[in-house]
Amino acid sequence: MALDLFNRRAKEDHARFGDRLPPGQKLTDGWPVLQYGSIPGIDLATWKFSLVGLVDEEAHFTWEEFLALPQTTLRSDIHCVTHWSKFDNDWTGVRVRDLVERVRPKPAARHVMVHSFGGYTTNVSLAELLDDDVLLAHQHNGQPLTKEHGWPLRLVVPKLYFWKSAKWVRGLVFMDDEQPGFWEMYGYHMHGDPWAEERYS
Ligand SMILES: Nc1nc2c(c(=O)[nH]1)N[C@H]1C(S)=C(S)[C@@H](COP(=O)(O)O)O[C@H]1N2
Ligand SMILES: [Mo]
Repeated sequence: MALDLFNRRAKEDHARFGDRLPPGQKLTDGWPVLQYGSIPGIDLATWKFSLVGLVDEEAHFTWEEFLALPQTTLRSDIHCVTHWSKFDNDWTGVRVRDLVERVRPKPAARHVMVHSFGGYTTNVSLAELLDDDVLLAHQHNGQPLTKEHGWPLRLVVPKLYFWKSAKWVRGLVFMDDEQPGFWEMYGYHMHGDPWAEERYS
């Protein structure tokens, strides 16, 4: 789309949704697929989700164990750093907060590296992962995630740009210091608040 057309549409969207649409964003009806590299092959029979690092007690879940955890459905908006936003996404899964309670992070743990199958990583502060609206989701709008959107499980961090919402997640590593994940190493912002337009650093 030509830049002037994009800018005009962004302006129109802001006139309609200003309080809900962060600066520089434009609404999309569809759902773009964005990732670095290809979709990793995952087998639910051997799938495992792990919480390790600076914790009192590591935790590992098989797929069946994960589905047996208390499940929640939460509605939130997506804001991608590439300027599209998508409102009203119903995500079903497990609150990260509930899992973190089980492992009891050590007092020094302030940051988390999110790891995905295929090697993608992204960093999020522990405090922000504990927000009410942060989910490890396996359904979107009542349907299992499709492979391209992160099947079987993805992180959803609604208050941050969508690159923090890692697809195909396999675990969280609790750390004391802040380290950059994949895109953060290539210049994306360490934090990524869409309302402050923390796109690049
Ligand atoms: N594992 C993994 N997760 C990822 C990415 C990736 O390359 N690998 N890309 C991120 C980026 S940059 C975006 S914008 C969103 C896109 O999610 P979607 O394809 O479901 O729209 O996934 C994020 N999660
Ligand atoms: Mo992105």
